[in-house]
Amino acid sequence: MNRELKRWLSGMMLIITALFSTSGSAEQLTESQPVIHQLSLTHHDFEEWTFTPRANDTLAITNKSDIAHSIYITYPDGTVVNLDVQLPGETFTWTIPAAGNYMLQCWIHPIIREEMTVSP
Ligand SMILES: [Cu+2]
Repeated sequence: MNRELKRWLSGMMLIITALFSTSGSAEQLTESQPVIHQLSLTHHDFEEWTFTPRANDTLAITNKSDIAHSIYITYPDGTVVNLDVQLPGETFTWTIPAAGNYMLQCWIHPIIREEMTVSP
């Protein structure tokens, strides 16, 4: 490889590196950081939350009891979404798709029934 070509190549590498780092930071500016709320599930209820749930936020729900739960969520339009089975100690996540009133319930323990109002 001659000297000219080497110089040209290293120059191109600098340009490519600069382009990638620029597009990376631009992406970070336009995309908002994901918001994750911690929520606990005990034997008979969801622990009271103090955060304000908003559309696109994610709930990280930890089953702090020593029994299995099977949480499902009724969406504002009536759609039911099953979150499978949550074993003791397990953390599962659910991302809130939109604003509105959601009902969080357990198939195994009907006493678990919590309404969540989601802000836009
Ligand atoms: Cu349960």
